Amino acid sequence: MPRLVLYGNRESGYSYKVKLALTLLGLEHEYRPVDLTIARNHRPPEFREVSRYGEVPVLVTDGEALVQSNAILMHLARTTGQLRGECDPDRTVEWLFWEANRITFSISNLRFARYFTNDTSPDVIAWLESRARADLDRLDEEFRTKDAFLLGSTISVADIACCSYLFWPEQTGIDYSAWRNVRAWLDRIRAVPGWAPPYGLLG
Ligand SMILES: N[C@@H](CCC(=O)N[C@@H](CS)C(=O)NCC(=O)O)C(=O)O
Repeated sequence: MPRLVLYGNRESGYSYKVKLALTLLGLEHEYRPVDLTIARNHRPPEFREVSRYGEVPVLVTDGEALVQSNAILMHLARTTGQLRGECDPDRTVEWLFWEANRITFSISNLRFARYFTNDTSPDVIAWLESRARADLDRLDEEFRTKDAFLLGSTISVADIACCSYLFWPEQTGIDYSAWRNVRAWLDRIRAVPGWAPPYGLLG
């Protein structure tokens, strides 16, 4: 059994993705929270050593560090043979790139602007919100013809990546009532054994 250490932060949807995947996979690991309010060059040396780009999450497996949440998700799916969905693996990669380009840009930055700062211009907030709404529209459209998960009847890393920043709607300031299919998909994710919300897993 490899020794796994996850560095993360409770406000980070990227960290939540990895923590959720490890939890659903039942992989024992040590979780080490990183205080991101500390300047990068003052963070603990053990974290700076493994965090190639100075960010969380980092998953260290038997001393080998891997960064970038979606790369870590792909690694976990490949090495465990689980959370892979039932489609061509290329579809998984498509969703992970879409998510990295869209959701973690729109929804995560909108949440940051609304909940963690108070100096973002209203124009920027309106623009981020329009991007977020377009992304929710796209996800909702996907589930018009699917009544399970993105890549089949079981949850996969594609679902984990795409849902992570959607579990803070009140902080993002978006009411999901217009996206019925997205809400149903999030409910299906909540029903997966072992699922817990971000603060439930990240403390
Ligand atoms: N593309 C990266 C993004 C990771 C990221 O932006 N993490 C943020 C926290 S949400 C971070 O660690 N920022 C460093 C800092 O605040 O100094 C991933 O998918 O893991």
